[in-house]
Formats: sequence, C-alpha cells, structure tokens
Amino acid sequence: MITIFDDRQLAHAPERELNNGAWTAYQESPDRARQIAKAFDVMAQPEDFGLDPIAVVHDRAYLGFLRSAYDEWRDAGREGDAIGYAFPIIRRRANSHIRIDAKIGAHSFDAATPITADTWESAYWSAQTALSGLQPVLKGEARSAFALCRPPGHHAGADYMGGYCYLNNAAIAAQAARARADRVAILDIDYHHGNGTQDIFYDRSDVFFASIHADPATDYPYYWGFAEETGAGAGEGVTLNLPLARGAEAVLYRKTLAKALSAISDWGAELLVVSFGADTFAGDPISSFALETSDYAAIGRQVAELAQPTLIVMEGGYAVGQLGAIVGEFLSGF
Ligand code: SP5
Ligand code: ZN
Repeated sequence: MITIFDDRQLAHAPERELNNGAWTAYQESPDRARQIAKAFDVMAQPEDFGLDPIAVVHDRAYLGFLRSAYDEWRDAGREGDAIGYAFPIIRRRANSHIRIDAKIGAHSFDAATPITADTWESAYWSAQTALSGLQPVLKGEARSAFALCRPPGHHAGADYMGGYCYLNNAAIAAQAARARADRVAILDIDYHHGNGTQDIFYDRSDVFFASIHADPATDYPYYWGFAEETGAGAGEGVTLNLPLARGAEAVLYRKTLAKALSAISDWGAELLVVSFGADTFAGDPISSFALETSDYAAIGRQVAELAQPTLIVMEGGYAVGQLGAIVGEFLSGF
C-alpha cells in the first residue's frame, strides 16, 4: 500500500492541555506519528498542492488567523503556547476581534488545542500528506493509500480548531476527490465524533459522513454526534451517526461498522475516505472502548469489503507504544 509521511508534521509540539480542570501533558505528541512511521520501511514524501485545496474547505479568515496567531500571542507579551480562555457561545459575532484572546476563542471550541510557533507548518504538511495520498487513488493508479497525518483533523471545522485538530485533512481530501468522483463517503472510526467533518458537509448531498464514536452524552466533543443528527437541507439523510456506549468491544463494534458500510454502499459512494483513529483501543489513555490490537485486522478487512478506492487518513490514538502495531494490523487486514 502507498504510504505518505512528512516529518515537518513533527515540529508542532504543544506543552500541555487543559483537561478535567488541570494541566496535563499534551497527548497528541510528535512521538505518536514517529511510532507509526517506524512500522513502515519506506514512506513517500507529500507533494505540495498549495493553499487552494485547503481554502475550499476552510475560511480564508480562519487560515489567516492560524498563520498569525502565534506571532500575535508573542506581540501581546505572552509566553508559551497560544491558548484561548474565552469562547463565544451559540451565536458567534462577526470576526472583527482585535485581541488575540478574542480571536482564539472565536476560532476554537476547547482549550486543548494550543498554537505553537510550528503549528501552521505541521498542519499544512498534514493536509498535504492527505492530498498526496489521495492522488494515486483518485487517478486509479492505486486502490488505496495511507496518509500518516499529524496533527489530526476531524475536529476542525471550516473556521474553527479543537480536539488537537487545526486543518481537516479528511475533509480537504474528500473535497479534492470531488474533482473526479461525484459521490464521496467519509467513514470516521476515531473514538471521538468527527464534529468538524460533519459540520463541513452537513448540508451537502455529495459527501456522505458516517461515524462510529463514543456517545457524546458521556464523551468529548459532547455537543455533536447524536444519532438524531442526520444532515440538513440537501444533506438530509447524508450524515449517519452511530454512537456507542463506553466499553464497546469487537463484536458490537463490527456489527455497527457493518451498518455504516451498508449505508455508504446503498448511498452509492464512488470513493471512500477513512478517518482512522487508534483511540478505540482498550489501552488508550483517554478513551473507553475495548478493542484489542488483534481486532483491527478484521476491522480493516471489513472496510475493504466495500471495494471502493480508499484513502485512509490518520486521526487520533494515544497509546503511543501500541500505535505502530494497531495501524499495521488495520492496514494489513485492509
Ligand atoms: C483527534 C482526537 O482524537 N482528538 C481527541 C481530543 C480529546 N480531547 C479531550 C478529551 C478529554 C478526555 N478526558 C479523559 C481523561 C481520562 N483520564
Ligand atoms: Zn479521537
């Protein structure tokens, strides 16, 4: 399988995150990607497709914010990573804020997604990694590819960051795939709901979004991912949320996966983007499903039975020492 990785993605390394009322070490560490990369002999470098494919998914103002936020933070006399503490709820006002704190709050939904001097560089190459994995799949030169993206993307919306995500790599690839495929599906199998991806395509009829994730009644990101969210307007019925209670193990998980895959198949997808998170693993330090490493081969095989050109994009997964094995199992099963 074609695999893509760029080590410029490793530069972004926030120090800490706010979690359950306390500062904790940043879980989304560069070591995650390093450990996964170690499982492969060779990985191709991404091409540079520039800003255009990113800017069709993300707002220009948000991209400008991401690029300048760290400098503005420094200019405001701050030390350490840029992080928000005030967030506008429900009805956000037009983004004409002056202070960096107001800008950060207006472009994020949590305090777990700091911006460092290297965030833009890493997020940019993460998006290029996804786009580069897509190319051979889209052109029919390969049936599948794996994009080792980091930072992850599925919590990032058109104009906001969150959940360790800045640019939505899967959404950027799915949108680019529309150049050749009329119907693109995104299957999100990270432990957490892919709220950013869902938001980006919520009212569209050309990109199907299906997600299996921890019930938002008990788990982050809390405000999205309920079963009754099914899309809006032209996109009604083109979003499928399959939340599971904590503790879900392989039998239930694979039964739920079968539902997601048959919905994607019935809808008539011509190309599949998989947002793959390894945080469904029993040993994940921040998550509560019960999949074992050996379960991932069967899960990969089941996804492959859809028999569509497929781009697999890396999302979360925080049991750093196990990540290489989990990704290896999933891809070999696939
Ligand atoms: C891409 C991705 O997987 N992002 C996940 C972001 C989760 N951030 C907050 C999770 C809060 C979990 N708190 C549980 C603490 C258990 N000790
Ligand atoms: Zn996750």
